[in-house]
Amino acid sequence: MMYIVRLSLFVLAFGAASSVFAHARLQTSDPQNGANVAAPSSITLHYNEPVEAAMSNVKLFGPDNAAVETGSPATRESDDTTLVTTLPKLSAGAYRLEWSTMGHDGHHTKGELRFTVK
Ligand SMILES: [Cu+2]
Repeated sequence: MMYIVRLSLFVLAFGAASSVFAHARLQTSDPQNGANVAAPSSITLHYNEPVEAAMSNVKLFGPDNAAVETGSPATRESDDTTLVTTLPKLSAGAYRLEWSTMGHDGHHTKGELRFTVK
């Protein structure tokens, strides 16, 4: 009886962990969330697993919530866990980036980060 209880707990724990780790999650970014930086020429988003550039999207909003036109996010040739988006010359102020992407498991994830240009 105890064996069955333990086995079910193990299955529960393992099932929960694998569904968490299967999604593409943002690990680091440049600029980092909350950073105060000189105007960056690109935004780099680094995930825990490969992402599909064609199914990825970024939207950048600048001071007064004005949409900023950016390049399309692209993965690096040597590293499909990293999305790089080129930026126009940014003026000083507060920026908010909304990102969405899709991991190779087909699951979509999204998030946002904020940074300030000095
Ligand atoms: Cu997933």
